[in-house]
Order: sequence, then C-alpha cells, then structure tokens
Amino acid sequence: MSLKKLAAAAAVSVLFMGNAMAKDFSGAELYSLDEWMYGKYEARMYMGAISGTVSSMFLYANGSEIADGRPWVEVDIEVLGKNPGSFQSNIITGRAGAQNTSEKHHSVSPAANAGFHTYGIEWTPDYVRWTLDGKEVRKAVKGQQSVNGQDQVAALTKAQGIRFNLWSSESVDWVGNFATDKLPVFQFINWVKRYKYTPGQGPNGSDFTLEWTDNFDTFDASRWGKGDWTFDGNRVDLTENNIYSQDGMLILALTRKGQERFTGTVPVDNEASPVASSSSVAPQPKSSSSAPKSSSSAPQPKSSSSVPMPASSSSNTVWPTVSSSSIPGMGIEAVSQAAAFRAEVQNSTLMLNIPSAGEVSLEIVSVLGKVVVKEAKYLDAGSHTISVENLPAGQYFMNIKKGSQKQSLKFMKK
Ligand SMILES: [Ca+2]
Repeated sequence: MSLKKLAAAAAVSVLFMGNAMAKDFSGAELYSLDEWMYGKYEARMYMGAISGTVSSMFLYANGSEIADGRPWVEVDIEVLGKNPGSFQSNIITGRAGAQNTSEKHHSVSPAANAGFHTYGIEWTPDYVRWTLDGKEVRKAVKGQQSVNGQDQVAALTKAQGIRFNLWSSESVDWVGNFATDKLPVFQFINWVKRYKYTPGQGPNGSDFTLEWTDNFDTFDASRWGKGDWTFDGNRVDLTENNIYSQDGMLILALTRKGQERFTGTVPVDNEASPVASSSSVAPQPKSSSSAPKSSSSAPQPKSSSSVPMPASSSSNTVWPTVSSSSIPGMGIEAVSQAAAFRAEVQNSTLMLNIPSAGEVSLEIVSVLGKVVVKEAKYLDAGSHTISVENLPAGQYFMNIKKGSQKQSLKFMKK
C-alpha cells in the first residue's frame, strides 16, 4: 500500500468517523487496499438477509462520497433483505449529492441467503456486465446506458477497489422494515477472484486473465482492510469486530452493538469451483450405461490431451511442471494429510492419491495468492505424480477439487 493510498484511506476514515459509536447496531465492510482500472471480479457467496439489510459486493472508487465535485464511481451487486430471491445491480455515477443510478433486479434461485452462488462483475472501457453462476444477467454498454444525459459506462473514469458489506438501510421502501428480532445475520464469502482486463488475451477469448484468488483460508491483511466508519442512512457502525475468517470463509456479521461475535454455523459450499471450466478439461469417458445410443452423436476425442491419464502408480508428469524460475529443489516438507485425497512427499514431487476416477481440478497458489499452476484433467483412481521440481522455494497451497470434494493442502518447497 502506497503512502498516497494510506493518506486517502485515512481521509475517508476521518470523514466517516463523525458518527461512529452512535448507532445501536454493528455491521461490517471488507475492502481491497488496492484499486484497479477495469477487470473482472468473481466471488462465491452465501448472502445475509433479514428484512432491512443490505448484503453486497461492489466496486468503488475511494473518496467518491466526498462532496467536492469529484466523480462518483461505483458498480453494485446488492441483496436487499426484503427480497433475497433477487439481487439489485446498479451503476452509480454523477457526484456526491447528485448521483445518477440505474437499478435493475435479477432473480436468484435458490435464494441468495439459502445457498452459495458465484456473483460476477466485468468492467471494461466498453461495458459493465453482471453474471450469476457464470451466466450474464445484465450488460450495460457504452453509448447505451444514459442517465440524466450522462453515459454511465463512459463516466467510470477512476480506478475502483472491490468491497463487500453487510449493513441496514433506513430506507424502508428499499430494503423493508429492520427485523431486529432476527439478528444476528451473516454473509459468507468462500473465495474472490480478480482478473486483469487483457484485451485480445485470456483463456477462451475472454479478454481477462486471472491475477489472484483469495480462498480466505486466512485473513490477508496485505490485501484487505476492515471498515471502521458509518454513513448517513445506515443504521449500523461498520466495525472490524464483525469480520471473521473461519472454516475457509470470510464472514461479515450484522449484530447488536456489544454482541459482535460469530454465533452461527458456517454453511458448506458443495458446488465445484469454476476453476475447472476455465481450464482445458478432458471430456469424461462415457460409461456404457450413460453412452448415447447413436454413435454419430458422440464424437470421439481427437487430441492427445484429451486421453485420460493412466492409473499407473508410477506415472510421471500428470500435470505440467511449473514454468517459473528454477531454484534447485531440495524436497518438500509439511504436507498435511487430507480426508478425500491423500498426498505424500517424495523428493520434488507430490504424490496424489485419487480414490475414484473423475475430473480433478488442481491449483497451486503461493502465499501471496499468485496462482502458479491451474489445471483440470480426467484421472483414473490411484496415485499420480505432480512434479514441483521447478517451483521456487516457499510456502504454497495446493487446492484439489473433484465433484463436491475439495481439499487444500499446505506445503513448503525447500
Ligand atoms: Ca474458501
């Protein structure tokens, strides 16, 4: 975090602190320390909702709320407590006191507070696009999104950070009466991904390239800050004490003042991460019982990369070796045992035991959140070797997913 950003963050805090501690409830806001021009953001979330609340993911240019004529730059996904069967998308432009907005609503099923969904925002110079579980629900295109004569896409002229908050609005028409008897309420974030906008480059012609993933196995204070302010129309003081990292989730809470603690149960996210769908995935061989009757409708795999890997326990280079700068490998230590997948240490390789055949996705992520290996393959049951010979020394997480099974293994490359 640069000094300039520190100064800007401090200014925002001072501005908002005037009303701190004056309210009866405590909410939470998670915000990225960095801001970026353009990009794609995805988050896997189980939202919090009781009547009167707002549970969100949004992009925001720091200082937009300062009424000195500067532009307001914001893109929203908000689940409103009175109807968690939908979310509201919005672009906010204009300036403080004279904002232009363009709210729309999109159904969410199962409801946003009854299951995990993958929420996405893409922001480019030409459009803003909202996705739910990988499907587009709204696209605002430059030249076609005019509010009060302002082109909202063109008006997003400043870098934005990504934020998440859980609070209560005094606007009853918008969110419903505040059901304080239903408190506390929680929002769970399983992971967040940020992609750079890389026009003409990116998997499957997407124009976006993954920059980092945060799985929230721990709270990364070099990436995130915790809000400690409030604002007009908000019934809560945002407090650091209502942000928790537990069971691989980042948890935001809305509680009564003085009751800031997590008292709920962390829900289990049973769906596979979208990681596999953005990798080159080998088609799964059809079993005889599920194979289509007409052979013409079942084209055979042609490329060698789609051939399932053999189950041999001695097969090498199941996944490609890492192509980063090479530091002589001295072995690996401290690989934890996993329930669904068993990993063992053997010189500069990880031995991965797969109990049953199927598509397996694998990520190796550095402690700084950099994804250094991302791959998905069909694997037979048995042991497979992952070479990490060329991986620089350091601490890593290996995230393995197969169907609803998932496991993170922490290991140290010496
Ligand atoms: Ca997680």
